[in-house]
Parts: sequence; C-alpha cells; structure tokens
Amino acid sequence: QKDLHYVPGHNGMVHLFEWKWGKIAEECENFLGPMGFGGVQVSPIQENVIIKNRPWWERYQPISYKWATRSGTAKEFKDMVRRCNNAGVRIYVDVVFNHMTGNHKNAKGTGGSTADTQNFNYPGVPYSGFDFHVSCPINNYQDAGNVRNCELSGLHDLDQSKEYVREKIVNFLNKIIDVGVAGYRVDAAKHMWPEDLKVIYSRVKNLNPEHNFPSGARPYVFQEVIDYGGEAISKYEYNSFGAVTEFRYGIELSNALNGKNQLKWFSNWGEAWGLLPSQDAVVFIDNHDTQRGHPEILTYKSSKKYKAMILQMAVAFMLAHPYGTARIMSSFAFDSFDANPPQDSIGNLISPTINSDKTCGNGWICEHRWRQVYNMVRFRIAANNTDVNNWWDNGQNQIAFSRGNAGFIAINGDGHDFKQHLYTSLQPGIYCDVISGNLENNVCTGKTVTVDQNGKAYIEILANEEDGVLAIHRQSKL
Ligand code: LM2
Ligand code: CA
Repeated sequence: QKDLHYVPGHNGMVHLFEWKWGKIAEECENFLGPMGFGGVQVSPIQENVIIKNRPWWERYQPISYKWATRSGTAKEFKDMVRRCNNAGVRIYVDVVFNHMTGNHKNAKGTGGSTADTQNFNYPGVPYSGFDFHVSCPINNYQDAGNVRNCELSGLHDLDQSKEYVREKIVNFLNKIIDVGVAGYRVDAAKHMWPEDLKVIYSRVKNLNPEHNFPSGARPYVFQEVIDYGGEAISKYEYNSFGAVTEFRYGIELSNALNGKNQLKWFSNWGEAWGLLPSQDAVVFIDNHDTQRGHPEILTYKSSKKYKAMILQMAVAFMLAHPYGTARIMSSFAFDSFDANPPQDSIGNLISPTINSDKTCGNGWICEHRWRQVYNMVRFRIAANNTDVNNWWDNGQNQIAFSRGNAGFIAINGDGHDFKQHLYTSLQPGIYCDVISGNLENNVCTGKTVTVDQNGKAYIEILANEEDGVLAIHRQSKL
C-alpha cells in the first residue's frame, strides 16, 4: 500500500485543490501528462454540507458518500479518472471518514441530501446516533483517546470500530477503486485508531486492472498524521500499513530558507533527521492547511513578499532530493482563512484560465505551472533511482549536489554571490539551466552551463538573480 503505481517515466504529485473534474481531465491531457507528472491529489469527492459564502473547508464536512460536489458529478469524476490514466497521470482521492458535519440548522448537501445534524442523523448514508462516538471536544493532545474518540472542531466523530461504519467506508473506497483511482489520502488519520484503519484498508479491493494497474496491485494509502513531536500520537503508529504525510519536512526546509538554520546541514537530510523512512513519507513544503495557518511555512505568498522566490527554492530542493514522495501544492489566491475558491455569484466554481506563458489566471496560483516547478519535476524524472552524490557546501547556505550522473543542482541561500568550479558528474557538454529558462527546440532561454572533460563546471548564481537555484540534468543538454 506504499506503491504509487506511477506510470514509468512519471513522478511528482500535485494537489489540485478545489479544481473541477473536467478541468483536471484537461490538465492531465494538456499539461501534466506531457510534463511527466505522476499523479494528482483531488479535493474530496463525497457530498458535503453547503455553508454560507462557500468556504473551501465545507468540503471537509461530509453529509453522504454520494459523488456530488462543486468539483462535479459522478459521471464527470469517472471521465476524469479515465482521461488522466490515459494521459499517464494517476488520481488520488482525499477521503474524509473520521467525521461527518458539525452542527448546522437545516443542513443541506451539494448533492441534495439533508441531515439532522444535532441528532446525528445522516439519511444519505444512512448513519444515525449509534454510529458515532459520544460527543466531547478534542482538547488534550497528550491523550490519544481524547484525540481519537472526541470531535475535531465540533465535527461529529464516526466510530470506526463498528462493523456497520466500516462497511460504509469500505464500500465508498471500493467504488472509487472501481473507476480507476490509484489510491487515497486519509483525512484526519491521526484522529482514528490505527487498528481500525488497518482493518478498513485491508478490506479495500485491489486496483482495477482495466486502468493499466498490474494485477494484485494495492491502492496507495497516505495518511494525514500531523506529528511535530511532543504529543501522545506518533507518525510511527501508522507507517507500517500505509504512507504518512511528513510534516517536519516543510518546516525544516522553511526554517533554513527563512534564515533560521543553515542549508549545509542538509547533507544528511532524511531519516537521520528523525523523518520517516523515505518510502513511507509524503513530503511537501506547504499544504492547504499550513499555507493558511502557519506563518513560518513558505507558501506562494512568500515569493511575493520577499521577492526572493524562496518557495521555489524549497520546492526545487524537494524535487531534486530523492527522499520521500514529493507533493506540490497548487493554490488559489486567498486573503483570509475562510476565503472561498474563485466562484460566481451563485457559488459555482470558476476554473483557471491558462496564459500564454503557461501560468494561470482567474485567481488561481497554479504553482505546478511555474517554470521553476515543472522543470524540477522533469529533473526528478531524469534523476529517478539515483542517490545524492558529491555534496558540496560553503559552510553556510550555498550548497550543491548531483544525482548519480543524471542531474546537478546548486542553491544559493546566502546573501552573496555563488561562484564556484564544481564537479557535476554529468557528461561533458553544454547544459541549459532549467530554473532560469527552458530548453525549447534546442535553444536555451536561460543560463547555460559548460561541463568540461572532467565533469567540472563553473557555477554562478548571483545574489541579485531572481532565482537562487541552478539545475541541469541529462535531458537539458543542448
Ligand atoms: C484535515 N486533515 O486532517 C484537513 O486537512 C483540514 O483542512 C480539515 O479542517 C480537518 N482535517 C477536518 O477534516 C478544515 C478546516 C476547519 C474546518 C473543517 C471542517 O481547517 O477550520 O472547521 O475543515 O469544515 C470548520 C470551522 C470551525 C468549526 C467547524 C465545525 O472552521 O471553526 O468548528 O467547521 O463547524 C466549530
Ligand atoms: Ca475520531
């Protein structure tokens, strides 16, 4: 359950937060497939309660397991999965089954279901009071029972030890597997008992071989467990039977690029830092929650604020480094925590438009369409199955390393110029730096790097350059 089943030659997952199914299908065909992306994490597919002003977080309040949300219908979802699989891009669904909704008067869902939330009645499933834990607030993260049996921000907490509840969840998961998804993200996994989750996952079907999965293939499971240390519940309770989101990854890198640590220490980045085993870890710089609630974490807003493009630097490091399953956050612009995704006056989502330079319009950030990001996805593909070699640093925040003889990256996190002759391990030749430009029809629109007969090259990243990164790889050779 830790194999992503990426199509060979593909890598990197992108979270297309709040995108519509039809638009994701187009994105798979026009951009993600051709660029070699491995997969997409999609927003929850299950029907949610409608909340005034339509904040993004209404989608984390399920009212039934019908496939009806602002992203689209069941038919559109099926069509998307088929088209993305055909484009070589896998789909991973964000599934919410720790809880249902909080309390709402006259709760109505995006698929027409209703619920008597005060009385724990959800006829759309159906669930009733028996299926939930007795209501209590989560208020003590030193107590695993409190965290798992009480309500997370007032959201009615399902009891996954009940056979009836397990059956509803497994049926829901089996149906998404039937249409060809490759796996799922388990929302709020920390708030459920590992033993219950293990049983639920084990009952889910193998992947559907009609969508080019090998026979007997298990769904990829990645569980949302926020573990910064110091609480009763640990990420190590979950990683034996599925992958886990590694929240320390983004914090450590953000700290370093914010000047609170030095990049030179990343020479042994990985398990030695107390991170999960690489295979078990989904890694990311920011996600849809941390970009709203954690000022210390780099987000698309950081790049605007400091004009230093430090989010790109962090994402470039992540994609260049072999540790973990890399996930890229793709956002819409927002000013406040509650802000809704781009929508019209009656609450329909407004999809991104695509500009001629590949970036997005209509209020969408689309980090995955930034040159520095999609070109590093291609770097990651080129460097697949190689290690970090030839680590170099200046004793501070200028670092460089190669990936076998497939790729080489240099990062300037210092306020002064980076000017070094370094061993790249690449074949002699002229390479296009894929951070400052693109290689198009054998013409490099950015900086070039000349690797000599000994594999060495002069690497320059000036302090006043827009990007603090330089990256070359075997497919960026002129
Ligand atoms: C997650 N991962 O484990 C999601 O990544 C996160 O985005 C979800 O919270 C959370 N778990 C529950 O699925 C979001 C949002 C919350 C929001 C909930 C439910 O971050 O703020 O809570 O979705 O919509 C909202 C209100 C909160 C209120 C609650 C219940 O913000 O103030 O609490 O609804 O009505 C009284
Ligand atoms: Ca729970």
